[in-house]
Formats: sequence, C-alpha cells, structure tokens
Amino acid sequence: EVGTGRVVWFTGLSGAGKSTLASALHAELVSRGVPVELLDGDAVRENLSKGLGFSREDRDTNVRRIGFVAGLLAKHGVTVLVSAISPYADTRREVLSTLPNPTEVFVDAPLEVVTERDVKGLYLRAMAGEIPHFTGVSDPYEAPETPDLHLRTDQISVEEGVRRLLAHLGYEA
Ligand code: GGZ
Repeated sequence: EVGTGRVVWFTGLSGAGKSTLASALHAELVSRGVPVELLDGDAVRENLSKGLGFSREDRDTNVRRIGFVAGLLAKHGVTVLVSAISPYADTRREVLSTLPNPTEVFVDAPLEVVTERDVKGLYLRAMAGEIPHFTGVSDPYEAPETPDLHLRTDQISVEEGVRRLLAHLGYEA
C-alpha cells in the first residue's frame, strides 16, 4: 500500500460539465502536490477503448476498462478522476464497488440546458436523428439516486464546483 489512493467518478450527460470540473479539480490537486491522474471519456475512447461504440455492451465495456485502470492507479496511491457519461446505474455500482475510496459525483444539468449549450453541436444532430443512441435523446441516462456529491452545473460556477469537491474530499480551502 502506497498512500491513500481514491477514485472520484464524474457521471452525467454529455455537455453537463464532467470534463470541465474534472480537469479544474485535476489542476487544483496538481498545484497542491497530490499525485493525480485524469481518465477522461474522450481520451479513453481514442486509446484504451478505441473502436468501441455506444451500445449498452460497448458502454459497459468502456466503463469497466476505465474502472480497471483506475483501480490499478489508486492501488499505488494515485487520486484518479474519471469523467465518463457511464449511463447505467447497475454498471456504475458494480465498478465503483470494486474501487478503493470511491466518490460518485453526479454532474447534473437538465437536458434542456445541455441541449441549449450544445457545445459540440451533438444534441442538434442527435435530435435530427443523425446520431443513433445518443444519451439523453435516444439512449438512456440513469441518474444516480444517492450520489456522494450532486453538482447542479446550471446553478453553480466551475469554481464553486471545485470548492465543493475539495471540501467533500477533505482538502482545505
Ligand atoms: C453519448 C456520444 C455519443 C452517443 C458520441 N451518446 O460530450 P462529448 O461527446 O465529448 O462526450 C460524449 C462522449 C461519450 O463518451 P463516454 O465514454 O463518456 O460514454 S460512456 O460512458 O457512455 O461510454 C460525446 C461523444 O462521446 N458521443 N456519440 N451516442 N455521447
């Protein structure tokens, strides 16, 4: 055992702010000298999960792979920040239950807000039927019923989100 590794798992819709919050928290922890790694859905899908699609089976495979790597890192004292839609409650529960010190963070913005933001134009395309199985539009998102932390990103700033994360994880302001 080296140090106290832990896994902070950000789940939520595309565009809810998972990557933004995870990378802001990552920067903050780096500046505090915490050994921390970021496993971001986009980067994972370009590398570790290259070739996987968005069926339930492929999403579950993706989430299990991320959990596996997160567990290896955390075992060595690394704080691991995971950012992935991870839409299925059962799979999240299963994977998180295998991890040391798991924290489930629900990054929550209503569908109408993420649709309005539509940073990458994906919702417009999904609603036009151009992207099948798009989470929140034509594919399910099972929100956590009892997340460890629930951040409404349409109501709080990134800075406030990071403050709440740090406080929840036991860091000084
Ligand atoms: C959801 C999709 C889809 C579909 C492509 N459904 O906002 P983004 O663009 O950058 O993040 C989304 C990402 C989702 O990958 P994850 O690995 O986080 O998903 S999961 O945990 O469910 O495995 C989105 C983009 O990929 N994207 N097609 N059909 N998001």
